Amino acid sequence: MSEKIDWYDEFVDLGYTPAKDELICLYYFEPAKGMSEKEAAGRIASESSAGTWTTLHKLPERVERIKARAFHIDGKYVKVAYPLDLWEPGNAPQLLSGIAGNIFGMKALQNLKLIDASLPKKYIKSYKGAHHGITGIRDLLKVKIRPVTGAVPKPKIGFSAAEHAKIAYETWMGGFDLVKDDENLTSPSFNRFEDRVARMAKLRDRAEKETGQQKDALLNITGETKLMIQRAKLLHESGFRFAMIDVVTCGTAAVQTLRDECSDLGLAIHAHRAMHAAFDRNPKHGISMYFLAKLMRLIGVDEIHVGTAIGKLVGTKKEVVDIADMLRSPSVEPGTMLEQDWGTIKPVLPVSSGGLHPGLVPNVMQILGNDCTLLVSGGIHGHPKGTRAGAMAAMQAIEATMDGIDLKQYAVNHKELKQALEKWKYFKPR
Ligand code: CAP
Ligand code: MG
Repeated sequence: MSEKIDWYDEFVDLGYTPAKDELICLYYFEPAKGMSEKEAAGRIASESSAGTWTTLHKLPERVERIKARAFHIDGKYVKVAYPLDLWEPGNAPQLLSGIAGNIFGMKALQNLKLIDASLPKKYIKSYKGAHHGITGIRDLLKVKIRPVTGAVPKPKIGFSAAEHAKIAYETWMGGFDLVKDDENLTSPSFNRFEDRVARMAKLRDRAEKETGQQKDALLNITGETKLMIQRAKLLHESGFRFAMIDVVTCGTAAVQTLRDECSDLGLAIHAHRAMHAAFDRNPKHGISMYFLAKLMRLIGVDEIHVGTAIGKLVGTKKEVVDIADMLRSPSVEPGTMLEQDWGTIKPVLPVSSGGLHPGLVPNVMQILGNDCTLLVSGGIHGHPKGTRAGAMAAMQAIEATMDGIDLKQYAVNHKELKQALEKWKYFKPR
């Protein structure tokens, strides 16, 4: 009998029960034309673990022990079990190179999406998770119950450092906790990072003095890793307690480095997810935002954008709630997503942002509850009376929602909210 030319079938065992300490992945998959589900599933398990396209002359014995197994196929979903020995402890890039690497390019698959991964305790203990987490952030800002609030100066780029800091002051004076850089603002010639930090620190101190509240900023340190470390140190020296990182464009390796640097400096990490929609928007292909958020909680960001469900950017209500619940809970029961026991990894804050204004605050709080960071940017700077009034209107909308009072009624005695509702009503931007 002629020798087999491939051994993908050895990576499928539909009767297999994974060991407790195996890492389990859930994929949505569509076999290519002429490819059976089992053939496609074998290719996913093989190419993401220890296999290759053809049988080999020599095979180390341990391959049998460390190979992945596709063990459950249910319609267009397949579960794959990965022995722990495949994974270098604490190496997030290597995990992605395995479970989210070559397999997306296999001709045997028309579509493939990594939906979730159930990370065993032995694996997650090689990560530190967030330094601050939800309680830490609330302590930093002395915001006990309500959502944390923030805004980005808009337009997202174009102000000088001086102009940027002035808008920040107005935002803080309107009652907001945080002023966030936009995702593509780092250090352009007209708004150098160092200049912005110095000016923002001065006006932060003034706003804190005048309001008696804690004020802070999510200044974007995004850049080459050594530069990010320098920028994090400057934030710390300037009295800031947060740093913002565009985690997708910087990559997991950089986020892991900055997690430790920021922790040493006591800085909480705000994770912007710009570029996520390049791979999570298509329901049939790519990597889910749920998994990206899970990985970032594991590495140790303190808060991460999860969407609004009602704002200008994609993301359904179920997706937003599933992600937020996964970020805030000590464990996840098996359901549409896999089970997850977070052990000692701290819960972190979901951030809701994108097309929000005071009229939409009740909707977002109904979806996410109070344990979130609400970023309302265009929705305050576009207020008819300007930024400070816009921030006041958003704070009034939060107060009304927490007191269970209809916005319209609350607006009778709160003119800033009334003016916001006159402009935007309950408009849902696209
Ligand atoms: C929002 C925002 C955020 C998006 C990111 C923007 O501004 O600053 O980057 O919310 O999306 O640039 O669009 P607006 P997500 O509040 O003015 O819309 O939070 O979904 O990652
Ligand atoms: Mg932005």
